[in-house]
Amino acid sequence: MRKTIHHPDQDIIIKEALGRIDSPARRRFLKGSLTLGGLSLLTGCDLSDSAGVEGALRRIDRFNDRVQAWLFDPKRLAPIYAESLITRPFPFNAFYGLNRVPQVDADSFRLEVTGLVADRHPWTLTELRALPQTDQVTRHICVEGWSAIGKWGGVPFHVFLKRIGADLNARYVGFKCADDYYTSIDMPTALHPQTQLTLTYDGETLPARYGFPMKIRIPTKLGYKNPKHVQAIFVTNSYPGGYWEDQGYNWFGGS
Ligand SMILES: Nc1nc2c(c(=O)[nH]1)N[C@H]1C(S)=C(S)[C@@H](COP(=O)(O)O)O[C@H]1N2
Ligand SMILES: [Mo]
Repeated sequence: MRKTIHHPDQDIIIKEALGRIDSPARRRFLKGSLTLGGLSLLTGCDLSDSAGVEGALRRIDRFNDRVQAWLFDPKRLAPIYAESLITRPFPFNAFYGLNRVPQVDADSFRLEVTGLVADRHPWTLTELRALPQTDQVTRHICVEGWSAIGKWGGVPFHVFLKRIGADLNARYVGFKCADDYYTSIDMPTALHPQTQLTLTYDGETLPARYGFPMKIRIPTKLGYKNPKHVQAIFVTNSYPGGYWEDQGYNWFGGS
């Protein structure tokens, strides 16, 4: 039998469990999905102690990934904006300061491609620039509470995935970056028309702080799902996680 608890300690128990979740963003995110009585109904978990509540919160987070994936409409576009609305200067953000932005050498750069793909040859910047390019003016939304409109140019990612003969039925595309950042996305998002292998910012070569030599721009996802300084792309069926995701940020990370 499912247990429904109404004792007044429940508030305190949930507060305590939330307090032990290390990331403030994750705390905020989970708080938003909570109604006190609903938590036990939703999860069927015994909430009489904080370990039980923690387990319930974790289950909600995994449930959230699935719901977001179901709700994701592969044809629905993120809003696009007039160039006059571009945020200047566009904010920089990373898990370190501006003085530690990786400086990647353009000539020796090779984009590694591995996993479930037919063509594993590494790509030079010149080769990437020779692929068809498009621009987008979209809003970047960071989970830390800011957003900004920017203009990014590059190769529609679905074009690139098809070009390398990626298994489009695979579950995940993972990214490894020059600064030890990493993340991964679901294949429907990878194939979304606005997901972009980005080579320019505001009409210029992508500046170092925004991810030179290339980043993946995904306007349907939160900022942390937009990896900069990408060095390797892999297609896989094994869950690859991510830098912030492994510390508790929601994996799907829809915006
Ligand atoms: N390689 C790398 N990519 C990254 C990050 C990072 O620290 N390293 N931070 C992410 C986060 S949380 C945000 S909000 C955006 C910031 O991108 P911007 O500097 O272009 O605004 O980059 C994302 N991609
Ligand atoms: Mo972010």
